[in-house]
Amino acid sequence: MRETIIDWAREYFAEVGVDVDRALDRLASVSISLQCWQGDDVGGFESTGQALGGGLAVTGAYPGKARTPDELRSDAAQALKWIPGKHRFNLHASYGDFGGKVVDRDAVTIEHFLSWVDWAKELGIGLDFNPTYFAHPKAANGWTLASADEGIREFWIEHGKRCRDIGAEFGSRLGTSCCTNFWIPDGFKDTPADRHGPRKRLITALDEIFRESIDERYNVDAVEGKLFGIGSESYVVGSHEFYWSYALTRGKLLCLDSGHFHPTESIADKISTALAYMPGLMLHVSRGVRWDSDHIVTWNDDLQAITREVVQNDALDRVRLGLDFFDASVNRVAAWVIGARSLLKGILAALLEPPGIREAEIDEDLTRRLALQERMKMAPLGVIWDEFCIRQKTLSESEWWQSCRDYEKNVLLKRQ
Ligand code: RNT
Ligand code: ZN
Repeated sequence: MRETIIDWAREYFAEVGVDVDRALDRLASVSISLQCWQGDDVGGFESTGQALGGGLAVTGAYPGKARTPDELRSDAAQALKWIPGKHRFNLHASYGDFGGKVVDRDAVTIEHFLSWVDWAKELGIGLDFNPTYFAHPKAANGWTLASADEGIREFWIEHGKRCRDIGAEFGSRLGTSCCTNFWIPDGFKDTPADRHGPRKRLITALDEIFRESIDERYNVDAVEGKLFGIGSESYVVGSHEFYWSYALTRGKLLCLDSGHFHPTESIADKISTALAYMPGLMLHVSRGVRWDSDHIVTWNDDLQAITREVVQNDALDRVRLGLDFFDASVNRVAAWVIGARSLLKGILAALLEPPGIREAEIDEDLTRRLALQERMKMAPLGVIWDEFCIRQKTLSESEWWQSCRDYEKNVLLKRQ
C-alpha cells in the first residue's frame, strides 16, 4: 500500500519535471540550528536570578521546563530524534554549565561550555552561539554596546570577544564552523534626540569586538537587526538598515529574523538582494503574530515564501537556517519538533517546485505560471514528507507525537 502511494506521488511530480529522489537527497543535507532557548523560556543557567528583559517576553506556564544543562540536553536530544536529518544546536552564553558558581558575562570561557561540546560530539552535531546581551544588571536599562557609558560598553565588548572565542572553540573542536550571532536590545521607548550618536558608538564597539580575525572554518559572525522591542518602540540602534550596511561593509553574515519587521513586511523578498551582495545569510525563522511574538514556526505562506527563496536562489549552502521562537504555553520539546519539521517541510515544498513555473515566466505566460503555482499547492507533498521521515529513520507525523507524550509523562511532568 505504502509503496503504491509513494510511486503514485513520485509519478505525480515526475510529470511536472521534478525528481523526488533528488529532492529528498538534497533535503537530507540541510541542517537547522535548534535554538536552546525554546527549552527553558530563555532562562539560561546563571545563578543570578535576573529577569529576562531586553524587550523579550515569554508567555505560558506549561509544566516540565528544563532546569539544568542536563535536563536541557536530554530534552533537546529527544527533539532531535524526532526531526529528520542531521541538525545543530544553538546556545546562548547564559547557558553555560556554571556549576552553581557566579560567572559574569565578561568572564565566560570555553571551560563553561565543555559539557555542551562533549554532548554535541556524542550526538555528532555542530554548535552555534550567541552572546547574551540581556537578563543582566549591566543591561538593566536596555543599553549595552551602544550605551553612552564607556564602562558599560567595555564590559559588553569583552563579552562579545569572549563569545567569538568560544564559538571558534566549538568550531575547531567539533569540526564544523560555528555561527556566533550578535543581537543587542539597545533602543529608546520614546522619541530620541540623537539617533546618530548611539549608532556611531555601536559601530565602534562592534569593530572592536571583531578586531581579531578568526578562521572561518571555526567561527563566522552574524549580526541581527530589529524594528522595535518592548521598551524600544521608537528607536532601535541596531536597525535592519544598520546591520545590512554593517554586514556588507565588514564582511559579516546578516541575520534576518522573520519576526523583526512590520507585520506585513516579509524577509522573503530581501533574500535575493542580500545574496546578490553578500557571501551568505543567517536566518532566524520565527513567526510573529501581530508583533515580534516568537510563535512556533508553522508551515504557512510566510514560511514557504522564505524557503522557496532560499531554494530557488540555489542558496541552501550559503544560508544558515536557525529557528527563533519561545513558547511556554505548550510542551517545549514538541515546540522544537513542530517548528523544525515545519521548516523542513517548507524546504521540501520548495525543492519540489516544478521548473515549469520559471519556464512559464520566461515565456511571459503569466497565466500558466499562476495556474501551475496554484496546482502545486494541492500536490501530494505529505506523502513525500512521510517518505523522507522513513528514509531518515525518524518517526512519522502520527508516531513522534505519541512518543513525545510518553516523554512528557515519564520525564517532563516528573520535574515538578
Ligand atoms: C531578539 C532576537 C534574538 C533572540 C535570541 C534569544 O528579538 O530575535 O535573536 O530571540 O537571541
Ligand atoms: Zn532572532
